[in-house]
This record gives sequence, structure tokens and C-alpha cells, in this order.
Amino acid sequence: MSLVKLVDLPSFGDDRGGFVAIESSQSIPFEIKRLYYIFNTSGNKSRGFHAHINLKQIAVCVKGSCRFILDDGFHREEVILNSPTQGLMIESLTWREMHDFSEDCVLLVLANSHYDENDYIRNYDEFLGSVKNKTIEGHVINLLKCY
Ligand code: T46
Repeated sequence: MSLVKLVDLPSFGDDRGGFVAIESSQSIPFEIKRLYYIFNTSGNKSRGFHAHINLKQIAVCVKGSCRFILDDGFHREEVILNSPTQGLMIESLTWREMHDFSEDCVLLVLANSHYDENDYIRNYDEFLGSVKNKTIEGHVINLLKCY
């Protein structure tokens, strides 16, 4: 299964210009509790390098472009975001890195919970440990279901 899940956002552009309307829990699969945006970026300054324990997010490059790397501890995939009508779903327990920002990039991020520094895993080995624990937990639950 691909790590890169792109969500088509409801787009109502016409000859007056582009137009996208995003509704919480409707056009995106969670309730929006927070949004933030990244701008004034530069191509040689990468960002991210962390995972979240619980947070789910959708990232939309409303202007310009940037390259995302997503990593679930087993696979690593990358995608270039350059469309204001598509959002990249970023699931919990996914390592993310953002590279190659264009100078005009404006990256909007919609999040399903408020800001919590305790939800961040900023060390890659720690991230791999959390993935391993979750995988073992999943196997145990499946085994218990068999009995
Ligand atoms: C993510 C990627 C895509 C806040 O005070 N409130 C907030 O809601 C956020 C997101 C950040 N901050 C503070 C924490 C740092 O002092 O703003 C500063 C910049 O955050 P950070 O270095 O984590 O930014 P990025 O671009 O590396 O990562 C951000 C998000 O933090 C992260 O959740 O998934 O964008």
C-alpha cells in the first residue's frame, strides 16, 4: 500500500480564478482543530525530520512546490506537492521530511489536534522503536482475537 495518499480537494475554479473549499470532516477525513502555514522558504533549508504519535494532517501546497518524504519505518516514498487542489494525507507514526521548497512556496497544513510538543518523535531510531512496538502490539491483538 502506498504511503502517498493524495486527496482531491473540492475545486470550484472558473474564469475568475481558482477556488477551493475545504470542510472539516467532509472533504477531508477528520475534524480540523488547527491550521498553520509555512512561507518565505528557501530551497536549501529542509524541514520536518520527525513523526507524530497520534496527529493526522493534510498538507496542501497552495503556491509553489516542495518535496515530501514519508517513511512508515518499512518503506520510504517521496512526492512533489505543487497543486493547490490536492492535499497530502500524513498519517500518525509516519516520519516526514520536507525538501526543495520553491522560494514562492506556501504550504498549508490542516491538523486534527491542537499543538502538543509531546506528540513529536524527533529522533529516527526512537521512531523505529515506536513502529516496532506498535507492530508487536498489533500481532498480539490479532493472536488474542483467534482465541
Ligand atoms: C509537521 C510538518 C509538516 C507551534 O508553536 N505551533 C504549531 O502548531 C506548530 C506546527 C509549530 N509550533 C512551533 C514549534 C517550533 O518552535 O513552531 C516552530 C516550528 O515548528 P517545527 O520546527 O516543528 O516545523 P516543521 O516545519 O519542521 O514541521 C511542521 C510541524 O511542526 C509538523 O507537525 O508535520 O510541519
